[in-house]
Amino acid sequence: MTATRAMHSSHWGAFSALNDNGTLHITPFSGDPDPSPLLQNFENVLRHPVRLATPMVRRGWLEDGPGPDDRRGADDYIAISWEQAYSLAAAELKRVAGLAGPEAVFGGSYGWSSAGRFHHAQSQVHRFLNTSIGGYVRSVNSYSSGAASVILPHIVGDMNEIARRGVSWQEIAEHSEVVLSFGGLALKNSQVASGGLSEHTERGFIQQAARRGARFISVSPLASDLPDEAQGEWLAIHPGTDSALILALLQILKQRQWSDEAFLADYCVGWPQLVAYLNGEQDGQLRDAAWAAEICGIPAARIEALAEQLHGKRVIVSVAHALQRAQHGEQPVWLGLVLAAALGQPGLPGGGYSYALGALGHYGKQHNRVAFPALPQGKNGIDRLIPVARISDMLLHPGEKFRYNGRTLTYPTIKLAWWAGGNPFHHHQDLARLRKAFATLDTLIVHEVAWTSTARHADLVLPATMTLEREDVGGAPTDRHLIAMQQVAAPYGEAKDDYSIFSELSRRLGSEQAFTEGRNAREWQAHLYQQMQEKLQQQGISVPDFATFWQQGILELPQSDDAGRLLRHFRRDPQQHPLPTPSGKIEIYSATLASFDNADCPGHPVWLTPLQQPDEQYPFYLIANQPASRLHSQLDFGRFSVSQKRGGREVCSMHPRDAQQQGIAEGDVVEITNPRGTVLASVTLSEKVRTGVVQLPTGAWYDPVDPLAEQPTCRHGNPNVLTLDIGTSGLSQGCTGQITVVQIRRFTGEPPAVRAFEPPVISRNPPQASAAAGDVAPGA
Ligand SMILES: Nc1nc2c(c(=O)[nH]1)N[C@H]1C(S)=C(S)[C@@H](COP(=O)(O)OP(=O)(O)OC[C@H]3O[C@@H](n4cnc5c(=O)[nH]c(N)nc54)[C@H](O)[C@@H]3O)O[C@H]1N2
Ligand SMILES: Nc1nc2c(c(=O)[nH]1)N[C@H]1C(S)=C(S)[C@@H](COP(=O)(O)OP(=O)(O)OC[C@H]3O[C@@H](n4cnc5c(=O)[nH]c(N)nc54)[C@H](O)[C@@H]3O)O[C@H]1N2
Ligand SMILES: [Mo]
Repeated sequence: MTATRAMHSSHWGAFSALNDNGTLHITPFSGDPDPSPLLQNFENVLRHPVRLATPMVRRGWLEDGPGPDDRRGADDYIAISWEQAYSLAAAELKRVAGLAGPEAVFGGSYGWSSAGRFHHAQSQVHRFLNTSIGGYVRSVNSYSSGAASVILPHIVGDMNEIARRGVSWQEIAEHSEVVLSFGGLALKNSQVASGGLSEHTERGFIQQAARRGARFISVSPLASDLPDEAQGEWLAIHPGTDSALILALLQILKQRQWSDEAFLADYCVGWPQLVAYLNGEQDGQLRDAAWAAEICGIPAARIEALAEQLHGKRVIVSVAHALQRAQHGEQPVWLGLVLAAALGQPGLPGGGYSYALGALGHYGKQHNRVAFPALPQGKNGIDRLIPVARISDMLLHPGEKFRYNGRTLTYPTIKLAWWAGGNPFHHHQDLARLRKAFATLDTLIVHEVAWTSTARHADLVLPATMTLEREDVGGAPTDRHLIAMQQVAAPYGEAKDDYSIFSELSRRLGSEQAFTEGRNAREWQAHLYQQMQEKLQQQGISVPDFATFWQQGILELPQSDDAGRLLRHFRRDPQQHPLPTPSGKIEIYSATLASFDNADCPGHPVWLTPLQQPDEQYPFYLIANQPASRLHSQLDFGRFSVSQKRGGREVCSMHPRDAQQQGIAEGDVVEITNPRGTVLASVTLSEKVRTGVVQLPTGAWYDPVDPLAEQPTCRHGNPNVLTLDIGTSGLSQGCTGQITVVQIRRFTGEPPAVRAFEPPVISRNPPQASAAAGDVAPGA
């Protein structure tokens, strides 16, 4: 490719790129006030040796045929041609669908993929399975907000209204007096948004609010969750205990007659039931500051003082996603809302509840008048689902029953899983258990850009292009810029985009027309653009045609000022604008949730002691939060991500006092252990971490010393070796990966070298290589 500058976009920002023989020179979009350093991750990855250059088949699967296989994750691979890969994949899908129909195929394919809206890999998988075999077993909800997205509709309304369209940053900058954030407002998190984020504005808004005199209070185990610009206060809490703290705040507000009883009576149901619980009318336990202090580690006097800081002020309460990624994660989500209601704030400018503010660049933003359409996924002919984080349970317990949102469902029997655009060996909990779950499959097919751990467990690995190697349109409903993602580099090796792969497979399965509708990728992008253009036209807004947009590289879209609309309208007139809850009001007591009869999520919010608590053997909480140096596991081999590691290992942080007691010094290699396995990491000491807490971000590629070990050791620093694989509750069955308990010690001896970015053993001479293209058959 000639060295020309191309416009492009990613989940972490828009940019232009100059390809200098495989090395990229990136210039952030000139309209971005605070570009993300994550852009640097693109610079060195195009021709990295860990990229996938050709299709691969796992030796055990090729030699023995499809079927459960404990060697997944430890086997070697054979490079094959596309012709061979296509015939193997098509034949296997036909076989499985022929035996048991779409019920035997898991097509959830959870994952973030890349920013382009057409090549969105998960949508491509869904469309392919719908059009070729009539459907697939799907997954619902997300790892992000598994608990919140299920409980919020019962108690206040759709999550998007409370998060994405919640109180805007603009309002907060102008009106809020107190910004109380459980889990903080880390700028590392709001630098990303799915589909793209051309303007990073959070730092500016926080600065503006602080200069005006807004007081930021961050309740978190880590001081770093609140940006310096906020000049705020840090309340260092024990992980997983925010519910107890909020219950005590409510008890204090009630007892001091600071609760807004008029608001609670007119706009809410169930306050009296909660007050009875606060007062311990049933069980004799008063939920006051002294009670909460014992649980959450914040002194009772400080809790009392916090209630005083909130009283009589315009307060915005935010609860980070992180809090609900834990057992009983529904409770802090619910209690944050109740706290805002008890303060009488919902619906006031800059006041109320903004779920997950700052967790992503989408939240607190204006919305485009018309969103760029998604690729239509076709119709799924079956209705079989799992909550997304129950993947191992599903594979290990086919036919068993489970609870979800008031229903009792049954796990299907899955033979084939198809994954593109996600990395379960990054995102799921208890990786040894996940490996065993994947060992039950007949076949796992994975499309990847590189040898991730998930690719290393696959039977067929199909090399996908990176976003930089193809054309697409980048856009998010909260980003006023639509970006023409122009091609920056030629595809690596024989990599193909997911759409081309599925088009060819569809041709072989006789469903090509249904899948492609006769369009190539460029024609699809123009088609989707035209749909947006027509919708804008209906509102009297004209935008240039696709060809002009493509040439310009960027298009500014009109937005609407509707942030906070749900609660603002509700406050103005609750009869005219009731909430979409059974009562039409905020539900502090929910008869619906009570009727579901889940002991772990009853009819009003409660404090429930979690299963995992530090003890003598495992005295530390582990926080496994989002990484500052990348998006999840994406481009972990990228320049910025690697620059933040030490000796190639991920860096964990802990308090110097804890370190001293454990005989650990700055820069040591440590082993972090619990009954599920061991993780090696480099350690840094910081007083910004609460004592009793170790923090290790997610996303370092899983690199087990012995992949088949019952309790594996990861040399690189993937915390999901350690996390526990249970649901948040019988209500939502969300992911609980954020916290677990561990022991931490200095690693003695020579630590093993990290090998995460070295490809597995690859043979270029398949046993039947002499056969004509397409003749390679599993078990042949
Ligand atoms: N312990 C713990 N675990 C967690 C979390 C936590 O807080 N703690 N957070 C959870 C959360 S919120 C989330 S959202 C998940 C994220 O989990 P994932 O979304 O699975 O993580 P990503 O690393 O973004 O995975 C995307 C994969 O798609 C690949 N890819 C990119 N572009 C393309 C493409 O065009 N085609 C194909 N075929 N592949 C492509 C990338 O190489 C990458 O491997 O992790 C969850 N896991
Ligand atoms: N740079 C970067 N940004 C990202 C992502 C990424 O991978 N990289 N992922 C994006 C995605 S998909 C999502 S869903 C969001 C997730 O957004 P979050 O889930 O909110 O993000 P985390 O960083 O996991 O957690 C935020 C902070 O919550 C604190 N915390 C953890 N447990 C507790 C607790 O029990 N109580 C309190 N009070 N605080 C606690 C931790 O100190 C942590 O730093 O982030 C998005 N932003
Ligand atoms: Mo997420």
